[in-house]
Amino acid sequence: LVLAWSTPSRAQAPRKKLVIGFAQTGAESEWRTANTESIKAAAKAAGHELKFSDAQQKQENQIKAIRSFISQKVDVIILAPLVTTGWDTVLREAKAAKIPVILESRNVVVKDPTTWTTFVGSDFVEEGRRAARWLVEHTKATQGDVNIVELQGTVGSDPAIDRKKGFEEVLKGHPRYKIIRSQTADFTRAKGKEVMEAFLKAEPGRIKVVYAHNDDMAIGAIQAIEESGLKPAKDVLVIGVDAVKGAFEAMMAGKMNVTVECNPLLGPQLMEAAAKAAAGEPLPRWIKSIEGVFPAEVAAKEFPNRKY
Ligand code: GZL
Repeated sequence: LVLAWSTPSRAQAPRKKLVIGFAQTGAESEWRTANTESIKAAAKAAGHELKFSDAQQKQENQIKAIRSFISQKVDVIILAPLVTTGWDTVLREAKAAKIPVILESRNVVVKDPTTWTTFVGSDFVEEGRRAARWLVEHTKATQGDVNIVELQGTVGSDPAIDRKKGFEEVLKGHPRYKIIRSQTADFTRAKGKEVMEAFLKAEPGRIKVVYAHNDDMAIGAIQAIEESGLKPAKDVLVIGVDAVKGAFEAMMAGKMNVTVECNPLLGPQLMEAAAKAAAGEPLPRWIKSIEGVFPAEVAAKEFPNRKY
């Protein structure tokens, strides 16, 4: 008789099943769709219940959703704040209801920062700096002014404000780079094409670069450039942010020069943060995404590794 026993494995403390309210901005871009899928999948994998609200790019819908989550007494609220301001009252209501709020993909500006627990997302200023550094490096052999048009993201949104800030900060040291037109195209392909068409009409033959705060607007701009009879990525350099599949396809087709990565796959980090927040454990104020820069030369090699 052989006595065989195994030390009873310390059973994993069963994760508490959480009820999480998630107030998403909408479905404005490939990035946002990937972001939503990542969060839904991670919630499912963790065994949590996710109450999902798509605000269709309207802040008032996000505020309504948060109030609904509060009245349903969810354990944690995840908010992707469309814009940085206008959150003070509703976040105070969540705090009063003792429901921790986790910000994802964009940050807020509020009087009482204790009304939100942590921000899970990228350093948008650095993303803007990376776009400008690529441009300066890539055009250092040219002479004369480099006229740039800028397609801004959603007005008042954290990424639009900071991608502009970082881009301009680097170009301050290079006076021949001039942003001759700058306008919002709300992070969408359709508006990116519309605004780029207007820029091309207003500045015939002068535009050398388009800097788009996301790849969806860059892809819209590519269509406008082609329809104007110019060659995207050659006559007009095309710079985007996000590194979504559409950008890799445009680069492999020779129509886009570079994309600065902004990681949307935040689901796992958000579920970790939600479990800690619900348990009242300490969290860093900023859980920063790790991301790089992908120029056209590496697009074909990198494409098979892309997950969004
Ligand atoms: C970035 C995210 C931005 C993406 C856009 O974290 O908030 O919003 O860059 C998306 O594609 O619309």
